[in-house]
Amino acid sequence: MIFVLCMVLFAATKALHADTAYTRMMRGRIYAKRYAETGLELARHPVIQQDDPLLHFVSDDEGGFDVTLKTEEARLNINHLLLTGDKVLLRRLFNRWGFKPEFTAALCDALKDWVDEDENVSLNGAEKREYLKAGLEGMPFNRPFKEVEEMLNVRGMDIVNAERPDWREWFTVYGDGLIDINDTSAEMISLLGNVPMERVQPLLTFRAGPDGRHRTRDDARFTSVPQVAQMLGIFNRGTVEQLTQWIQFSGPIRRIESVGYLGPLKRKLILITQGGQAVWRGEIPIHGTDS
Ligand SMILES: [Ca+2]
Ligand SMILES: [Ca+2]
Repeated sequence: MIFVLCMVLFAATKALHADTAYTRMMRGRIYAKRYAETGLELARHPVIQQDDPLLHFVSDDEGGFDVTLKTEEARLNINHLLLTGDKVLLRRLFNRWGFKPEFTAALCDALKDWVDEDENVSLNGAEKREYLKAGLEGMPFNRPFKEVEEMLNVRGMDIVNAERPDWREWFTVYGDGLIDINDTSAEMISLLGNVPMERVQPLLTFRAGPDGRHRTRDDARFTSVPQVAQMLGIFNRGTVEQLTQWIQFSGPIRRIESVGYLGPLKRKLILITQGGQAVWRGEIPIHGTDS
């Protein structure tokens, strides 16, 4: 399989050399995407480990790919939060992003109205009438989000998108709603524990293992809530109880992120697999911050 992939890459490289500088620029995005696709196909093979050198490839035309194997449960399941009526995490997240309490309350209500079946407007929410007033027909969908991108339709999400273009990195529509503490970002741990970022550092150091790098074979793994709470310096019973409801230690859904590039041009493709089967495949915009 790897031999075949190398042949594909070799062919792509040859084709590039035949191009003029102008065509090359025009085609850069296509090639960057092709590299990203090659990375995805390679990484979905079950023998590939998180720290496999094959996940990083550089060609002699300044093109290549970088693939990261993650756990989809490292993200907040938006449907789970809304349908279980969580009143804490979403608000805390939007507050941390600097949105005012009134905006946050309205956004949370609008998100809830989008997924609940009824047409009853939550206190500061938005149902059919509110969307029609804004000239939008057929909204809300009144069902759980089928993909993260759908959230962009919800009233107020355009503002979130402008202020936090990396918002997609926080959410998923897959999994049981429990966050995989062994794979999630430092920012997410800080959010879950309601602690400042500096209190998260000991957990990151622990997780990274002897080589100091996360997602390598020597990583250490958390196995219990008290262990996580203690390392975060959380002794408040209520917060420990919340962590028990929010976290898990090994989410089974795999998220393959492949960034293909040609010079400065980059494309990011995602493949989400569950039990070896692809459940979602798509491209998401690249932003400066990475989770
Ligand atoms: Ca509704
Ligand atoms: Ca490590």
